[in-house]
Amino acid sequence: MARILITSALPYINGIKHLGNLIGSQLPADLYARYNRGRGNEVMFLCATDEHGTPAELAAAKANQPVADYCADMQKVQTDIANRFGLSFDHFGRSSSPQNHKLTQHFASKLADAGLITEVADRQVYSNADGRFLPDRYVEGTCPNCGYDGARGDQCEECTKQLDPTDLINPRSTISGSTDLEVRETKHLFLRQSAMRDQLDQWIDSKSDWPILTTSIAKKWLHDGDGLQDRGITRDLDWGVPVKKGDADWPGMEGKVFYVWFDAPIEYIACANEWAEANGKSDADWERWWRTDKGADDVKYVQFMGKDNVPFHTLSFPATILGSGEPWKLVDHLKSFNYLNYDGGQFSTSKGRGVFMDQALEILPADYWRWWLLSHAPESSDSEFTWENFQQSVNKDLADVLGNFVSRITKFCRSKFGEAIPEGGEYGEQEQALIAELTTRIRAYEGHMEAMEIRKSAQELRAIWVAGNEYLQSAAPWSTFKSDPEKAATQVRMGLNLIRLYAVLSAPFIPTATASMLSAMDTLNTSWPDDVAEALNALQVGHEFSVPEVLFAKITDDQREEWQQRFSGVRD
Ligand code: B3M
Ligand code: ZN
Repeated sequence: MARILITSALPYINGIKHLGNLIGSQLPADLYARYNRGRGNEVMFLCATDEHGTPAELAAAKANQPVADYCADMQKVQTDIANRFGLSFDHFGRSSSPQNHKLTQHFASKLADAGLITEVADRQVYSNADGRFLPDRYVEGTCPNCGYDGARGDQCEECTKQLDPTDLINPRSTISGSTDLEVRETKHLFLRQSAMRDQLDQWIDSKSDWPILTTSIAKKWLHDGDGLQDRGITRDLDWGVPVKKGDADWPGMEGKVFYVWFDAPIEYIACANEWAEANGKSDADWERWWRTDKGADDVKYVQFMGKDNVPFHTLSFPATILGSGEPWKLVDHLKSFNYLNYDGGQFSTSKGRGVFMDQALEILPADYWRWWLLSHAPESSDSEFTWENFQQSVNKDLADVLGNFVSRITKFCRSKFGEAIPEGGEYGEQEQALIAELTTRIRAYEGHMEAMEIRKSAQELRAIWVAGNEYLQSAAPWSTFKSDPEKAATQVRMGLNLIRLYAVLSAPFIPTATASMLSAMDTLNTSWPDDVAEALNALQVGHEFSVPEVLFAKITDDQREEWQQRFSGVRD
């Protein structure tokens, strides 16, 4: 039994995620977690909300809530939606947890001890009225380039020019509106990533089986342009992990917090600690996943994320881990994704363009979305959601191919033999041919799943469903029945066993529908079909079943048009 540690990129706390976010990390991570559990492997699947940084502070201000309350509320909302999408985290934590505070401060202290942190003096805008330094985005004023009067300190949204807060004409604080601002000297901590370039380079070179998308992004950051820059890891914000060296104060760093991208990946580790505490486990129970000196050397660690997150995971976070000099687990395989676009443009959180996770579940059950998203995962290139394609794929793959198969065979059996597996003979030539085909296909499916080739896995699974349909079509028990009822009974036995087999194989993609299939087959046997012939004899003569409700309803043209309209506009 293998041990697999899986993390999904942590969704920002500032709002409900759209389907593009979902397919970029959490959903494929869930697929892989469910598959590995199905194979009998020991899995630890972790995710959390990413709660620090300016986006959280700004979203809380917009919602008129203290930031801690905003995050606590939004974490509950995200947890609920994740559950309803069937995301099977072992723990869905919070980067603002006490465990992460402690571990982040611990890493900073280790890095400082190793000489990998420097203090850099900087000049920054200070607001007398607010009594604090203002991050770039917290200063607004008139753009020196185009005259737009709502330009932010980091960039003018009107003409897109990159700005420095001191460039702004008539600058003001976005917190209080005060214009009583001055430029003061301050200090920030920098992580000396440049000192670790060779070590990182060697480590990435050792990863020959990573997707090209991942290694090419990492290599580009290591070698192109300015190369690997030292990186500021502190910010002037109220909300975040206070800058400390372990438990001790850090002189000159009072009132500062760690940069969100410093503490967020550390939460992958702290999340396991949260899991242990939430479940009455010991430190040893979580450390065996994360400390190579405490059992994690035989763990396979896989990360899932969108391509924009790759540099932080291939360089910054490994720099934190390697630089600490402690035996923490490094990622073994990093699966990254391109973007999913929406109906001729981009999904946009700020514009409310596209379908968001809560809205998706209002109109259709999770499995419909899971199937479409996973079977169209943006792996080798960006992909696009269109309502036509969604309708077609749901209606064909789920309703016609899988749903119809289940309904046909269960209803036929009920009408001719009753609701139990009928007495028939041994499987014949046609059944043996099917077993041979399925064996080849299932082994291919396993290969794709293990390689995290998500589209290929979905294609193979669909082909497995099609093979059953073709069998049923050519065996045609409804005509066999007229001349040879015993043979028809054998064919029906095969069909009913296929339903159980399909449920086991398809559960990682469509967990709710497959649970209904298993319950209709009245079986708890979810063992993986290592031996396909054996798997297709799991349900024996006399075993009772029931005809399930319609598994997948077709999407009508009217529905499609209505939804297309509804989601083209602005989310309120
Ligand atoms: N929250 C960015 C994102 O959601 C960020 C990921 C953190 S992973 C440690 O794309
Ligand atoms: Zn401008």
